[in-house]
Amino acid sequence: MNYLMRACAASLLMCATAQADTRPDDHAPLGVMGDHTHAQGEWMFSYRYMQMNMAGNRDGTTSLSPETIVTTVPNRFANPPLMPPTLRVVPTEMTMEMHMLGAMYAPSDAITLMAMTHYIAKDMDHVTFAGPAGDTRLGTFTTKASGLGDTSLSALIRVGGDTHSRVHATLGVSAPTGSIDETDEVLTPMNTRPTLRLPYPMQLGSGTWDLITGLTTSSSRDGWGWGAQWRSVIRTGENSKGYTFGDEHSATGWLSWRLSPAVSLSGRLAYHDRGDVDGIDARIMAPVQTADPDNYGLRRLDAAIGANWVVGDSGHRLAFEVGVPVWQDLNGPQLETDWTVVLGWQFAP
Ligand SMILES: [Cu+2]
Repeated sequence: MNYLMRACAASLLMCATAQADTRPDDHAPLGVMGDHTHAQGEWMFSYRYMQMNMAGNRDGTTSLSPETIVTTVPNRFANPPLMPPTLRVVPTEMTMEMHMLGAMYAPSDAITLMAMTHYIAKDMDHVTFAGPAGDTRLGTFTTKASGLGDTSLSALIRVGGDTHSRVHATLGVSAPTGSIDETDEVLTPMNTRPTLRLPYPMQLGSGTWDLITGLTTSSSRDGWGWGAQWRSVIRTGENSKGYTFGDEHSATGWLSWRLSPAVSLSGRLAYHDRGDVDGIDARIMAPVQTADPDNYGLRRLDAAIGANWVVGDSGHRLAFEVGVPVWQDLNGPQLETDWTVVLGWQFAP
């Protein structure tokens, strides 16, 4: 009871600040999801375009050339025989594009509901080495997958704050609307081109119902803003193909500065931790690092800069954020992230 009364009193105060939701730095840098809440009755629609670019491989923090990978990294499928003892195919580059559609609605000042879905397009370039051993390049190929990703529904619950600050908890669920049986043609070391189920990083969804939890705080004073968010995605159970993607945890903190009443600039650090794949899809079996469920998961620190722009009093906002990893430690040979860009449009009628 006491808690409820405090929450209400706090939300009345925040309601006053929420009315002034027309400052650019009222929203966090664009790459932060579920960063703000709304006042009762408010709607918001958003579109984000995100592109992530990966090139070159590393194991842990050490860079590896394709030649090193195919002559030194064991092939986990080498037994039973007919499979080469080391890897023979190496991913060289990957681009992931996401079109993210979101809607927010606040049935009360204390709770904002958020629905989000994605359209994802991935493509991965590879080099294939000839025969069962050696470092003779046979050729290259590209696999592609695109379609609907997973769809989430979250509640952002205000748990505190005052005139200068806000705090909310996030509790949500992600439904497995993304495909996990994408296939494409590959070039094998024997110079054949079969169509196979694509490895884990090329699939579009997790295949499991996932729990989303988080805590976000943001404050502003005299043109300066700062905030922090912790967010986790916890997988439940095992998907229909027999595996579970690793849980994801991220912590981020940002600083923003209001350049003008309409524009704010931001700097942000984000730490990501992702577990490896648990279980295995029996149809994903090839002498390539991405087919090994252990070569998944990482720890990475990103630095990002961005800008938020409130377009007059039209209810429209535009924003972007560009990030680069400053440190990454990958579980087993994996493509490393080079840079990420997010462009977004938000509209609160
Ligand atoms: Cu919103």
